[in-house]
Amino acid sequence: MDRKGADAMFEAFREGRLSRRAFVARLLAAGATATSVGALLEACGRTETAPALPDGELGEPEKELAIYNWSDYIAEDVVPAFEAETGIRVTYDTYESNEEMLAKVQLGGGAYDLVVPSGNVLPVLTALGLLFPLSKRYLTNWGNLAPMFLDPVFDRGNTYGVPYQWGTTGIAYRKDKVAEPPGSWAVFHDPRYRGKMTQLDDVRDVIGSWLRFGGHSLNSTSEAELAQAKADAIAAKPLLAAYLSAPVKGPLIAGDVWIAQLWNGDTAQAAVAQPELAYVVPKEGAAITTDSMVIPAKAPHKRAAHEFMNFVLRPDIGAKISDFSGYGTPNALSVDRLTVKLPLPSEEDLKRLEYAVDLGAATELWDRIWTEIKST
Ligand code: SPD
Repeated sequence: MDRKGADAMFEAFREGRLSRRAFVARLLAAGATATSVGALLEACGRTETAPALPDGELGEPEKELAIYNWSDYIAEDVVPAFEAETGIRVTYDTYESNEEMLAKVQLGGGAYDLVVPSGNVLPVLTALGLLFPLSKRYLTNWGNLAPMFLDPVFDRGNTYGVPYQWGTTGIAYRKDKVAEPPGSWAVFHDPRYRGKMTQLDDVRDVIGSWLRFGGHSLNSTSEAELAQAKADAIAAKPLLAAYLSAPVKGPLIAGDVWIAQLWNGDTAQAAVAQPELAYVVPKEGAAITTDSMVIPAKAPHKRAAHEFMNFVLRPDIGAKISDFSGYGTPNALSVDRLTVKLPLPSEEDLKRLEYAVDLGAATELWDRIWTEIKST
């Protein structure tokens, strides 16, 4: 191979236009040793963990699959049904926050084949090179997705993520315990409910709620706006029993907590056991989130992960998941099958709702403020 041909081949490989397999085959054919091929792969930053071409061929489904998902986010019979139909054995672990998941994916390498980040976190995983692009050829049920979930700002062209569920962050409350429905984030400053309230253990949701309370975007990076949000969060803190996410369902059901910042779906789950529970999106507005199924770059069972994604995209399975979770389904063909109707958000709903986006360089400032709020 001449110099020009070699340069063109390296370039094509680096840019992902030439698959790893084809690159290695050409190098070996040109007389390179396995050791030097390995070194070249390293130098090109395209080791075996590097993403293949989008829509790449992945071979036969592997026989195992490791899923890492939010807690209480799937109907009990979905995984067993998938195992029975495909013969793929699933291990299933859960997390309570995006940060917990991100830390595991960053440290854990190939521990998981499928994780479910929120929209604002998907670009973080992508920027760190931690995701594998979807091979849409295996996602034959892709067309079932409602158009509003296609090509989101956080994942242009749905390159990495299959929309899983969508939901909002609002206020869950016990109708039998509070004087009136808490229609504003200001309720967390109300001394009547001292010790009977919680906010989520979630940096974006807590600071975001206080930003909306102040009339700002929940994606603000303004130091002045964030300083006010921090002061409001700290003013609420002595009245809170805890910062607690999905596990607040127990205390809400038992009546130990009366008012909780919570996600709509987890509230709906708790309301099955406790009919006095209701949910409201505060007048100042709140977050709407789409969580997506993605495949870590180092996942050992990428083809099996696609099988699971395609299974979830079936109308019956999408409906089953939403019927359990209480969250919305992005599957247009599942909506009519829901036992408890949860329509797609209307234009009117969307006026009060805002998607969290990746904060980029301001993430550090937000994290510092969150640490200060929690340690005060
Ligand atoms: N128990 C399921 C929780 C799903 C949470 N969705 C994302 C929230 C991001 N703030």
